[in-house]
Amino acid sequence: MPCGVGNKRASPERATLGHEHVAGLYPIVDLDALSSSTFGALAFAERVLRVRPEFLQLRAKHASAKETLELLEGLLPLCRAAGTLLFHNDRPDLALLAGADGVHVGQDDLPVAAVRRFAPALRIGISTHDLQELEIALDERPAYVAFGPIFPTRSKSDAESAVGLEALAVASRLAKASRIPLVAIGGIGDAAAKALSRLGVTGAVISALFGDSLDAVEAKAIALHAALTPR
Ligand code: 3NM
Repeated sequence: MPCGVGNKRASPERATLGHEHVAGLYPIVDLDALSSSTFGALAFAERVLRVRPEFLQLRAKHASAKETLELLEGLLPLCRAAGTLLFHNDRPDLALLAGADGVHVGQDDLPVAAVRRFAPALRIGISTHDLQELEIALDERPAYVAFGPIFPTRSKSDAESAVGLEALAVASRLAKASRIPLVAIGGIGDAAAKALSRLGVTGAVISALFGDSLDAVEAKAIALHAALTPR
C-alpha cells in the first residue's frame, strides 16, 4: 500500500484505495454547490452514500476551519456505516483532526512529502490537469490521481481548460502502468460515465448529483454509480 498504513479503515474488505483499480462513483460534497440548493451537507451525503461508494470527499473551499471540522466529524460516522473512505479537500490538518481517511491535494496545496511528514497515516489523492502533472503525481505513489477537467465545468471557479477523453485515455494507460487508480473529474455526467467505465477510470462528480429533491439526488447517485461500474 503506497500510503495510509495504520490509519483507521472504513471496512477492511472495502478499503481498496491503494490498489490499481477502483470503480464506481466518487461523490464530492461541495459546500459552494450545496449553498445554492436547499440541501444540508449531511442529508445530501447520507443519500449519495446509499450507493456505498468507495470514497467520498468534502470540498469546503470557503467554509471556516471550525465549520469544516464539525462537518467532517458529522460525515465520518455516515462514511463508516457505508464502508466508504472519507477524504477532505486541501487541508490535512482538518482531515487528521476529524479522523478522516485521506486528503485530496491540488497543485498549489501542501506538497505530498510535507503531507506525509505531517500525517503519515493519511491517504493522499493528487489533482492534476495535464499529462506532465499526472506523470509527476504518479511518481509520488499516492492513493489515487485525479485528472481533469475532462469536460467544461462550472463547479470550479479557476478551472483549467478541458482535457477531453483522448487525453484521459492516455492518462488511463499511464496510471495503469503505474498501478495507481485514476479518477476523472470535471463535467462528468451519465453519458461521460459510460465512456469512463470503458477506460477503467472512475469519476468524481459534483453538479450531476443535484436534483430537485433528496430522492432525485439518490436516484442520480444510483445511476452514476451503475454507469461508472464496469460490468
Ligand atoms: N476539480 P463537476 S474540476 C473540483 O479539474 C474540481 O481539478 C477539477 O465538478 C479539476 O462535477 C472540478 O460539477 C469540478 O464538473 C467538478
